[in-house]
Amino acid sequence: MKSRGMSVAAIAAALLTCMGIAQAQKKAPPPIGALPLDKVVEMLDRNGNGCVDLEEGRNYTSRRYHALDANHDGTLDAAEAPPGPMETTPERPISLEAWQDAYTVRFAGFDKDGNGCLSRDEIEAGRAGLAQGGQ
Ligand SMILES: [Ca+2]
Ligand SMILES: [Ca+2]
Repeated sequence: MKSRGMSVAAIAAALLTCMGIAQAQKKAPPPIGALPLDKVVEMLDRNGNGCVDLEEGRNYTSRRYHALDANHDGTLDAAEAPPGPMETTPERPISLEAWQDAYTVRFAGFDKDGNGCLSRDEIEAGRAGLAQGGQ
């Protein structure tokens, strides 16, 4: 009977884990690439200078990372964050550092005038490039 008790506990633990992941995904913000073009600068531009600098983007991706990390072990696995077309990288499991590095690479690719800040036009052009299979 002891083993049966343990299996019930294991099932309960698994259910709680699933619920935790579902809740985390519900409250986690979407990937930056999935934000509407008309809203992305507005939502990320904390200092109000009309463009998204690297720190503003990384702050958003950090918040999203921690919100997705349902079991709070400091890494994201494929169950917590299934790789999607709007993500910067399909790498899983992924550390926060690698997650931010992937974002930084995309940021640099989008920042065509190299001023360290992404305008709406740069984001639009960058997304169009990604849609055509570029990086
Ligand atoms: Ca800004
Ligand atoms: Ca995790």
